[in-house]
Amino acid sequence: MIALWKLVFVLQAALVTTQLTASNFPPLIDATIDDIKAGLESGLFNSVALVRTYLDRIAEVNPVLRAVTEANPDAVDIATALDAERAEGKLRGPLHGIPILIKNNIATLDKMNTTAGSFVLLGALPPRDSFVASRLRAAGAIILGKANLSQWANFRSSNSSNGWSAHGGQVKAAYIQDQDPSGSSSGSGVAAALGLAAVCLGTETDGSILSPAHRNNVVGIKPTVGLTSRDLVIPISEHQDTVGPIARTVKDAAYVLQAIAGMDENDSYTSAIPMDGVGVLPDYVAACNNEEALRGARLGIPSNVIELFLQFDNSSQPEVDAFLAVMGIIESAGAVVLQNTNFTNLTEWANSTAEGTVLRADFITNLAAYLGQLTTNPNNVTSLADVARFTKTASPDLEEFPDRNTETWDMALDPETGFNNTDPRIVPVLEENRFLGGEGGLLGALDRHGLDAIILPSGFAPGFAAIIGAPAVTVPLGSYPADAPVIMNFRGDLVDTGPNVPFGLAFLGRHFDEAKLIGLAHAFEQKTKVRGTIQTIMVPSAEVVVA
Ligand SMILES: *[C@@H]1O[C@H](CO)[C@@H](O)[C@H](O)[C@H]1NC(C)=O
Ligand SMILES: *[C@@H]1O[C@H](CO)[C@@H](O)[C@H](O)[C@H]1NC(C)=O
Ligand SMILES: *[C@@H]1O[C@H](CO)[C@@H](O)[C@H](O)[C@H]1NC(C)=O
Ligand SMILES: *[C@@H]1O[C@H](CO)[C@@H](O)[C@H](O)[C@H]1NC(C)=O
Ligand SMILES: *[C@@H]1O[C@H](CO)[C@@H](O)[C@H](O)[C@H]1NC(C)=O
Ligand SMILES: *[C@@H]1O[C@H](CO)[C@@H](O)[C@H](O)[C@H]1NC(C)=O
Ligand SMILES: *[C@@H]1O[C@H](CO)[C@@H](O)[C@H](O)[C@H]1NC(C)=O
Ligand SMILES: *[C@@H]1O[C@H](CO)[C@@H](O)[C@H](O)[C@H]1NC(C)=O
Ligand SMILES: *[C@@H]1O[C@H](CO)[C@@H](O)[C@H](O)[C@H]1NC(C)=O
Ligand SMILES: CC(=O)N[C@H]1CO[C@H](CO)[C@@H](O)[C@@H]1O
Repeated sequence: MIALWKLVFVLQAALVTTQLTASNFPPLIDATIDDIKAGLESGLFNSVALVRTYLDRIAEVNPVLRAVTEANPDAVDIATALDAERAEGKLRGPLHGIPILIKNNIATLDKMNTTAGSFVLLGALPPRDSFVASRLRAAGAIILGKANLSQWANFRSSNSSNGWSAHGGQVKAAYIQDQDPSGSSSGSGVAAALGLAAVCLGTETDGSILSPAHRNNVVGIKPTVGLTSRDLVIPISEHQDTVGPIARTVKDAAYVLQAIAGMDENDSYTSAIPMDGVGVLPDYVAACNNEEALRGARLGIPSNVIELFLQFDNSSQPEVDAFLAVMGIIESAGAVVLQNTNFTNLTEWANSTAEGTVLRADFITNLAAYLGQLTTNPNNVTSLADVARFTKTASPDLEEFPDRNTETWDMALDPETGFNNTDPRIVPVLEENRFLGGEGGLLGALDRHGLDAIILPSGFAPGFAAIIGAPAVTVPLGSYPADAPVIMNFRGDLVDTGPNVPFGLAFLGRHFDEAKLIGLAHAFEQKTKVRGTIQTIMVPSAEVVVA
């Protein structure tokens, strides 16, 4: 009887603590999807109010931070419709009425542009929403706007800066004055950090989700290539591009991944998704139910990777120190951490030019395929050569050419050495990547040591997963100490690292092992809770609930 009485008491206590009031609703810089859903369900606010508030927050910081290129002129109308559906008890899906910002290379057929940050695509229209955008809408999400990015996802110039695009201006992050936001999903990272939307969507070819997420003190999931469709996403490379969430918590990111993942007839790579028996994806949100997921997990540190990166640039020593210091927490959570699970062919990886060759070859072919699908194409561009011509001659001022050069394209289009991905010369180069990221790198280390995941400081992690299309998740780990020197980017116009600049810890795994990585990352996040300990220098003041 006592046990039963206790149970009733516990249930009542639980009810009391989840009772949402104006005074306990968190500020939007901290609010999770579960918080916002509870606020919508309890009638504390509706989606129209939420959208208006996020638009106000964007307006407050965007003149300085340029995180958002365009707001969706239809956002309030969409929210109105979703509020009406909710009032009738109809929910489209788990993201019903939740505002999301998506990177400006993910096409939508609406009043917004999809430009990859270039004026060459201003006014261009895709034949339909990209697959991931249509999945977001089907889940009930409100596409609030387009997040700024490093132009062409950082595949144009050897003399540009992270987060700069002609169409969107220069994105800055908010943890130190004039902070380099990293890239190329720069606006998505900054917007997630400041709560300019509930969650954000980015894309990655090599580092473009992981890196801005880690420099903005937020979570990024870089899915396996093929888990999320690239249909009508302005491409770099079919072999390496992937679409994934940037969010303030692992669970929020999991909600977004759940909504966008899945097979698409218009991206053949998605046919590789191993559907659990009856065609069902893993439950990424449920992977966040186990705070003890680290217990018994085998995690490996490829120490030679850390040594290599520090040799190259020892200014990241504080990131390594924090990484090694957190192993105590990981081990006390029950994980087995193995040092020296080295990547056997790291030297060859560091010297390899294979990745660049693959990306350039893919870009020629994949960009032409994207442009060929446009139903409106104001500048009549159908090839990389056309885009390069526009950038260099039709619009050099807007595109800041020649200061921001087109070296990457010039190499791709070089008649002697460049080729597209139908050329047989790509075969051995792809094979080299498969080995360097596979047996000679990430997959070899996972298998030789029987590991669940490789862990690394997030700044060192992307390249190994990128070249084989493997997944990774970054979680906030810490920030540079108050006495850290200020180190500028190579153009000298943004702070790369310095006091308070955040960094993350990355979990890397086998293809389609997202559920496991999410579980580990979530457990790590719950044991460490770093995000709330690092403050931005600027906080938007508009709130949906004023206590
Ligand atoms: C694109 O941007 C232009 C210029 O800002 C604007 O006039 C237009 O309405 C936007 N949307 C589309 C779909 O072209
Ligand atoms: C795939 O592309 C075709 C046009 O080629 C389009 O009609 C179809 O709706 C697309 N499928 C999906 C799932 O978007
Ligand atoms: C792994 O790399 C570290 C750092 O380079 C080195 O000290 C260690 O000897 C290596 N261990 C193995 C087993 O290769
Ligand atoms: C990096 O190396 C330089 C030169 O060896 C040294 O003076 C400096 O203290 C090192 N910095 C860190 C953070 O270890
Ligand atoms: C990988 O490393 C091993 C051991 O150093 C070496 O024998 C082999 O040639 C390397 N393979 C490639 C493809 O570089
Ligand atoms: C590149 O290869 C050379 C010679 O094979 C080697 O000395 C060097 O250490 C390698 N570079 C890196 C960064 O590992
Ligand atoms: C790729 O290269 C082949 C051979 O040079 C050429 O026929 C084809 O048109 C090229 N395709 C694209 C999209 O550039
Ligand atoms: C694009 O092509 C159309 C149809 O041929 C033409 O009217 C228009 O002037 C062209 N635009 C540009 C910018 O070349
Ligand atoms: C790179 O950009 C800087 C800063 O704007 C400029 O001074 C420099 O001339 C540019 N370099 C090249 C090679 O274009
Ligand atoms: C929504 C918004 O503020 N857009 C701005 C993005 O940056 C460009 C270029 O700096 C501005 O012209 C837009 O107004």
